[in-house]
Amino acid sequence: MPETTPPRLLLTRLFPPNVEARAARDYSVQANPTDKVMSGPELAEAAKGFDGIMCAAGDALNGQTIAALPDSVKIIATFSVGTDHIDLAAARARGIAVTNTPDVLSVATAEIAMLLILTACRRGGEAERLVRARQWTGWAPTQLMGITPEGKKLGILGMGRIGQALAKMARGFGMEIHYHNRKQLPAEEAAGAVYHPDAEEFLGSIDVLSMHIPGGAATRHWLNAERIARLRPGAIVVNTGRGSTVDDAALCAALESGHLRAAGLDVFDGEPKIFEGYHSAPNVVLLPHLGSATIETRDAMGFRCLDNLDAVLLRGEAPLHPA
Ligand code: 8YV
Repeated sequence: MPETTPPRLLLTRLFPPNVEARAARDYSVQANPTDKVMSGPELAEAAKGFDGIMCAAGDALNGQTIAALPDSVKIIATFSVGTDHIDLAAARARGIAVTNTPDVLSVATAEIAMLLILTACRRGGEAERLVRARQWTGWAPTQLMGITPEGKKLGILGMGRIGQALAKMARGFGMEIHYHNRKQLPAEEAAGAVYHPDAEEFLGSIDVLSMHIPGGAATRHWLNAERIARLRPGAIVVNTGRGSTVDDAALCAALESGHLRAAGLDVFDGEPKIFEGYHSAPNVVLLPHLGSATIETRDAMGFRCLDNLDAVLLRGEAPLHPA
């Protein structure tokens, strides 16, 4: 019997070793060992002769890149739940399947949101910077006093899988859960969380805002100066969704004026570039997009990509997680 050649798969980034190994086992792979991020035109050029692309957030799979992809490409599997880096309509128009990685990163991302809530409440960023700079001169009764999350109202914007995982964790810290969503959740999913159909009323009812909405044009600068003004004085803002949903200048101004007590950010508009004002704001804690960065989760995300690629390219079936 003639040997069948495996489908050709382009890996746009350097993925975790277990993921790369499985990809190389089942596909004829072009890897990216130096993990250099490709521009849109470079990506379209690199995709020549490939059947599938495994990509990640930050890859410029915009309308232009998708239009320039060769006809051989049948599927783009993104190593992310977010798809704002991909022009889904353009892919659909070309008959290219797009898949993402829901569920497997919900707990990891919620952990980072909880970490930011705790760090912002307890001033962990300032404290670490103080000690590391060799400026700590000793314990003092009023030094770096924060606030406790216990008894505070946590407002979850976007009560999907990540929001619900965060709600579960935050209940363990004694927080009261409120949420704003397009739709009210069924009672068993809400688990006692208070639904606010009106965004402005929601913002005025909470002590800590945790943002979990997707990026893209529809949500750009969702948290603007007017909405920040609706938050209670001394409120805290945390974002682990997409940086584009926050107006950075407005957030910085509110941190500086003291209207907001603190903020915790894991995602940034135009990342890895960071709004200049954050560098000097003491009351903001900044993480480099760590949401899904656990060994377990990154393996699970890669395997989910490969499950989708297998369905389409090895078995000729529909993708399991169409975006
Ligand atoms: C990804 C994320 O790991 O899944 C997402 O949407 O934001 C991250 O956790 C990252 O974007 C790499 O694709």
